[in-house]
Amino acid sequence: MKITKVTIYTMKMHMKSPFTTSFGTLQNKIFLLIEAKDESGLTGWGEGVAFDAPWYTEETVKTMYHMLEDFLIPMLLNKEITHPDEVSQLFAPIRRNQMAKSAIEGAVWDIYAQQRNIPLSRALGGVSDKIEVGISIGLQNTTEELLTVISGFLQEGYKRIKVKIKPGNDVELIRSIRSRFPDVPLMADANSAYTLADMETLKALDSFNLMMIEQPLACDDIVDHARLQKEIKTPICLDESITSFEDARKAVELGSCKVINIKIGRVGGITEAKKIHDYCAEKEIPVWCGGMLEAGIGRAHNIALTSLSNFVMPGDTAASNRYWEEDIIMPEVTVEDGFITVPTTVGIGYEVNRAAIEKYCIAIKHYM
Ligand code: OSB
Ligand code: MG
Repeated sequence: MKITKVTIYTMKMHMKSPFTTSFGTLQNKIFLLIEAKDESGLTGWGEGVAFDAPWYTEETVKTMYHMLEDFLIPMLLNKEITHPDEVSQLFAPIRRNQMAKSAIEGAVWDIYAQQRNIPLSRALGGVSDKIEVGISIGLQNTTEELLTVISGFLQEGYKRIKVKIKPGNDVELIRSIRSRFPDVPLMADANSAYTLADMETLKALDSFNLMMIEQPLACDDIVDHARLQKEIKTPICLDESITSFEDARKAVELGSCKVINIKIGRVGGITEAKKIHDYCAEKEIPVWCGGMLEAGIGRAHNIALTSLSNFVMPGDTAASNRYWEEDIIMPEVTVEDGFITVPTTVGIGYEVNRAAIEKYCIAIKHYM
């Protein structure tokens, strides 16, 4: 296969409800879509998951654009490749910038699945025909509002509730949720808001039977997390700290976590995500697929990845209508009884809705 043309679409989509973290509120999502064409005319799609500000990791929409335009696209255009795994090898001389690399690698995986006339999930070695889904809920103004939002999602069938915590909005918040929903599978995501100085608070969370606590400490730490894991019973799940297979290996060897949240964009693409998955399966570390408030293309990639056998915990990839009035794929992603059916059609398994892409596209540029 040879990629002969790449198009970058800059997209702006309004989220149905704002998503608030300890860093601020996201309502209008700006992101990149990548369309790649090969010499036989097949078209593959990828989604860049960086936000317009670097609060989750260091990448932004503009840094992704810079990396893609000035380095990654020129490195890939017109190179003969036989397998998508070779894309990350081609990009290896470029340090980090995982989300930029992943955006274009995803499009190559899509083309590869189409060439073989199979669904992306099959191309990746997926085994599940449906995947279990949870929901990640942003910070709400009051605990009462949060309880109402939780009960709405439980009625919609979501299998696991994840809430955001931060210092001052943690133990009492979780206590309130637990007293209203004693048995719901529940977890808390701190997005790096704590340090080891908060040990007493983090230990206090042990009494609420949480499935796990996600990324309590610094975004680039695995050493303090290992110390923390020795002090608490609740499994630690790493998110921000895992940016590659090597990070995952070191974290598991150190005992920094008992669960890993795999995000394709954060680790540099599907090939790396699969490597982490396979390694964790061997080490008996359960994994689940995190989300980046994706539109349909990114969502489709997440669903295909989640069909691999060691994705044994509900992920954050929810239905399209949790985020968007109108998604950019057809059909949209739907959740029934807490499950998403893994598509069986060729490639990413959803039609791209070009009319919707045009509607929400604010800039477009071609490279060939
Ligand atoms: O930490 O998992 C996170 C959203 C944006 C950035 C980071 C995170 C999240 C979420 C929501 O928790 C995931 C989703 O619903 O797509
Ligand atoms: Mg997280």
